[in-house]
Amino acid sequence: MIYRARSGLASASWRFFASLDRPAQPGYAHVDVRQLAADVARHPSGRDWRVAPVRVAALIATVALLISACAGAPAPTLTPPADAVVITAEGTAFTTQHVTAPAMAPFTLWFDNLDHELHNVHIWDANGASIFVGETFTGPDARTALVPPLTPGTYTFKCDIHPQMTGTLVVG
Ligand SMILES: [Cu+2]
Repeated sequence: MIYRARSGLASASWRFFASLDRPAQPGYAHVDVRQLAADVARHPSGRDWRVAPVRVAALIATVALLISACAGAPAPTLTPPADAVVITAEGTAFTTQHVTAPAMAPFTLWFDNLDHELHNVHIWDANGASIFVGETFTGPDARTALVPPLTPGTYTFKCDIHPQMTGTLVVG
């Protein structure tokens, strides 16, 4: 069997797998790696000498298809709203340790967790009263939340998972 890449990779891959009588859909393909290894191992004996090269070519075509599919997908973009108060966590620390917010008006809090671990933003007032508890989630990811109106003053925000993660919120 001679394989020629003439049209798109997906349709070429389809024809390839269809000709091998294997399940195949554009973007989804199955290669039996153990069968492939068995074919390669049998190759020196001279039996089925065409099969291993065909399966190797099929494997290469599949990998190329998956790579092209990944390359075509746009990377997720996380952009805070223009008027949001942005708090960022990275390296098990708040990298934005001093943030400000307007007084007596609800505001959008954008929490950007760049770590592959759980963090949240928990806001406390100067008397140690809990004011706002943000969602705890694993990064890299971000969440928005609406914080209720706060009176002017200095607040502290912490991560409930990591007490050493602290920052200051000045409202005024
Ligand atoms: Cu944390």
